[in-house]
Amino acid sequence: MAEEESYPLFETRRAKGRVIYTIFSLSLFVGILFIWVYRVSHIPREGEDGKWAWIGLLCAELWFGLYWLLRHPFRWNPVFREPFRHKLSQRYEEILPRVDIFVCTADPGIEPAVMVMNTVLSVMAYDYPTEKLSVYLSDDAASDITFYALLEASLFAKHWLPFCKKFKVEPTSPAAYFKSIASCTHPNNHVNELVPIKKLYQDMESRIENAAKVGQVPEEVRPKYKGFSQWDSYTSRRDHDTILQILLHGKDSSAKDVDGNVMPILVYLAREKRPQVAHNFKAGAMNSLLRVSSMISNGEIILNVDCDMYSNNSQSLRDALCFFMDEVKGHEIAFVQTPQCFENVTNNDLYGGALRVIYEVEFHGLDGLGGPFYIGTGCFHRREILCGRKFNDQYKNDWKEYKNIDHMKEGSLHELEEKSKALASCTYEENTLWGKKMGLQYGCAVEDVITGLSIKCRGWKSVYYNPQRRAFLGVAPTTLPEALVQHKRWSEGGFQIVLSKYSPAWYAYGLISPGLQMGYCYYNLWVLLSWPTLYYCIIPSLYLLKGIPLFPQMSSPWFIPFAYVILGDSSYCLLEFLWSGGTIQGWWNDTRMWLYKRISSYLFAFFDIILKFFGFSESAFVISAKVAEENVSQRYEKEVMEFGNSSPMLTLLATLALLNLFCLLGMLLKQVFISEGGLRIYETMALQVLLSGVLVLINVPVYQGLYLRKDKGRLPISVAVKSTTLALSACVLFIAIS
Ligand SMILES: *[C@@H]1O[C@H](CO)[C@@H](O)[C@H](O)[C@H]1NC(C)=O
Ligand SMILES: CC(=O)N[C@H]1CO[C@H](CO)[C@@H](O)[C@@H]1O
Repeated sequence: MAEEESYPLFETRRAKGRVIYTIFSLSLFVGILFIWVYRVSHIPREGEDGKWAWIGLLCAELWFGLYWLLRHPFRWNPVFREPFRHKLSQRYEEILPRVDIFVCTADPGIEPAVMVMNTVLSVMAYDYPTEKLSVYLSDDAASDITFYALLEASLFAKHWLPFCKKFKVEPTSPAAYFKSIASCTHPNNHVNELVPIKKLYQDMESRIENAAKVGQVPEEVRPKYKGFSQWDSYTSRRDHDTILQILLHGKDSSAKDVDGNVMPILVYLAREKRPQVAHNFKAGAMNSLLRVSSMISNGEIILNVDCDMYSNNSQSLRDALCFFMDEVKGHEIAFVQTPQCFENVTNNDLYGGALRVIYEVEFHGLDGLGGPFYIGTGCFHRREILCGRKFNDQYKNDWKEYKNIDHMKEGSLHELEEKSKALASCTYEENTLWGKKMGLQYGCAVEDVITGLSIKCRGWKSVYYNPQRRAFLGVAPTTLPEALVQHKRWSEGGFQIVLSKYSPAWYAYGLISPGLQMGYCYYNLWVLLSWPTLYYCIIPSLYLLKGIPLFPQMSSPWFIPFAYVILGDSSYCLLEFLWSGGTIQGWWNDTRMWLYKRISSYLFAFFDIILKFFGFSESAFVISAKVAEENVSQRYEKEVMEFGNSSPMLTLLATLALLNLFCLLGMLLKQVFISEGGLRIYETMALQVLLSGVLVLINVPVYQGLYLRKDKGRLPISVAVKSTTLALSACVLFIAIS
């Protein structure tokens, strides 16, 4: 028995091959040093062509090299975790903690109610004692249709939960489950029960969809539920009282499923909003949820998921608890983060949405250094720590202590609702530490990452749990502009963190491991990559057109470090991508997105930061769309790039693509017509030709979108005209000036 007790609840494995990796990266670093030396020692003399271009390249290469160094710590020591959930239930089944699950939604137009309900239902059906489970839906749009949908879902859940339990249904999101069995050919043993439950689901779905379509809750439903009366004082989504309704609660005798079992607690919350009071976006919503839930269920563990991320494994809650409840290491762990995985990423992942290398390689590495970031979804927290507790070595969570505490206060459900409402009012946080030292941090576009960092700075660790079978599945962006805008927000938020009080560059010094510090900087300095990348995409090509070499020629010994670094680094990236489960085509697509993010998302984020700094613009939180129109999703399935409307970002991308095309073509024409020099240019300017050539190849979808495609997803004519004019005049001007 004693031996059994001491067996850990989870295991940590270290990756192999670290020595080879270290040797390889050292050799690359030597190559980079040679490149720097070459640049410094070969600066053209005063009066020679290309002096300033050369110095620019030197700066860009210095920055690329330094940034490259930052990525190393989290490749040195990746770790992989495996929980043992049967041990958990052997030891702790009786004293499992309460768990509160937060689902946040913000816009019913972009996040359809049916999708949100599937997420809610999937987490309600976790394989977990229902009396210890509570689900909270925060609706930042305060939409009565979402409330109506949740009402419908609570009724359907009374059938769905017993059904899931009885037939061990996986996944527990009804939509995903029905889809998975429709494609599955072997006969089920529960056909008789399947048909009625599917009918119930489809009826619910069509009622919700109808209500959403007409934009109104059915007339006959309103008077039946008193909850709707709370919308009487509603004027707009930015101006209303707190709306809070406990839809299911153990106190209420009707909150039983069809088999008579207790249901999880289910709560709808739309916190108070007033136009003159900052609502702090998702961080504000999460903090209201933290307070309201502390009154209603006060779960020790909190899981938060985005409204599009349904649970794909009914055991993942128990898996996460293995980390928290482990006797030896559990007490240091503040949160357990799962990767953000997507259901609708196509095979070759045109927009690099899967973030493969980040989740399969880099986060494991961060875990080895003290823990991954908190990324705002699919994350399990300890309530106390999220609410600001500092680490101390004596801290031990005595899970048994909670066993008999009943957090339900005396009094009726109605009283409980009224008391909880006060906690979600928009004046509650005035003169408190909420948003500063408690709960999620305010004032940053990536509130989750900065909150995770502040928790780490208080001495806690986190754990990365990346199971083969995904714990949650969400929806990735399906158009190019969406993907770019998402990265704009991330990079902007990241840079805000660097400038914030919690800057990983200085504040975190001594509080977290230096490797982790570098890891945070690596992700948060994205914005600063835009200028050097832009420079590299423009200047060498223009000088190619003019015939001035900026790189060593092939016969020079200095050519070797360039060739080695280029080949070595790209093969390494390719291998890492393939190892993470990608395809070769996928890597090519990912490289394209890597480029586009740098020259558009990060650049625009940079301007936004500057504008905000001088007070010219307000923060905005752009939510990415979770549904696509019919023909858009057809093109998405076929992996045809979707450009859509004209926007400055697209114009910029197209201009740069064309600029490179014109430079390369111009150079070729010169070769044909002015034959002196002849083939020598490939000798003297091989690297510049290669760079332009790769840029042209990678931009093939842009040329197609500009001139060849006829469908609606192409680049608009206006963009074609603007970008062609801009690129041509840049080339002509550049030639004319010199
Ligand atoms: C989701 O869960 C199902 C089982 O319900 C499993 O077969 C599938 O592989 C999971 N999906 C992913 C992406 O892990
Ligand atoms: C938003 C979107 O395009 N969702 C799609 C995700 O992928 C599934 C299957 O590939 C589609 O059915 C969804 O429409």
